[in-house]
Amino acid sequence: MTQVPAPGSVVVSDWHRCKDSKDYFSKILHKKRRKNFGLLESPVMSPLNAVDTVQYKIFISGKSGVGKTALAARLAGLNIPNMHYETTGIETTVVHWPVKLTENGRVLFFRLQLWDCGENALRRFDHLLPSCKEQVDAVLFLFSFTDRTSFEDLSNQIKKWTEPPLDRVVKLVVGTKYPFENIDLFMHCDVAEKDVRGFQMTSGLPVLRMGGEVSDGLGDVAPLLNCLAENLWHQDCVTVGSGSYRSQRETATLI
Ligand SMILES: Nc1nc2c(ncn2[C@@H]2O[C@H](COP(=O)(O)OP(=O)(O)OP(=O)(O)O)[C@@H](O)[C@H]2O)c(=O)[nH]1
Ligand SMILES: [Mg+2]
Repeated sequence: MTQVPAPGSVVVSDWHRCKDSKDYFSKILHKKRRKNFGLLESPVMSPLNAVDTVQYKIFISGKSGVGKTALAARLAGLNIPNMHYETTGIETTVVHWPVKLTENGRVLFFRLQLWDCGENALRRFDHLLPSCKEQVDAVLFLFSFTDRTSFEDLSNQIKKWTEPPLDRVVKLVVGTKYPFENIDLFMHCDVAEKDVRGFQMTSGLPVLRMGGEVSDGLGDVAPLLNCLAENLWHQDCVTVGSGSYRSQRETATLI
């Protein structure tokens, strides 16, 4: 398994707060909200300031009701569903995210295709999992802070995604329904911080926390998207054996 890079060592953390990122982030925003891109659309920069795009496939794993569909919506800047409607097959969502590399200051657009498959559908239909695994670049393993069994099941979930040829897959853990200032979630919190820290130490995987209301800003999704981009880029660099690897995934900037 590729080693996890130190946060901020590959991509600039909190770049969305820096002045020089404004031109890039304005391409994924419209009236201060996230822009909706069609299937063939992508952010367009001026020809003088063209930026390469790198594409990745991300699978979201976790038991039913843990918040996979809600996370995909949140990362794309959409409202999260209030009710739990079971996802009956595979749904994909595309997220565009600009990133600045610390090594050389180069900016890239990450095009992340999130694959969200309802857990019950996955169990019922055998053909779904192979499609989800095919050429996958990263897996987000979800547990819910309000459901202890989802946390206890993490090791089992991760094991299923560790055998070759899946060893070159970025793995991140995401704790959903984290009680950031939310008294309701706080009352139902079933996973202690010390248990999460213990898991992080033994597994060696980054653990991110998600919860609270969807905000208009980028602050709630930036830590996860930057961490994902950082690990994906690092994995590509290690695969090719050079820190300044120009990814084969780069596509010409789409019109
Ligand atoms: N308050 C809060 N509720 C959340 C959050 N994430 C998910 N939920 C709620 O949890 C419930 C289930 O979320 P879903 O995203 O539909 O669950 P799922 O993992 O996609 O479930 P399946 O499709 O059945 O596999 C919904 O009622 C969401 O509103 C969160 O971060 N905060
Ligand atoms: Mg779902």
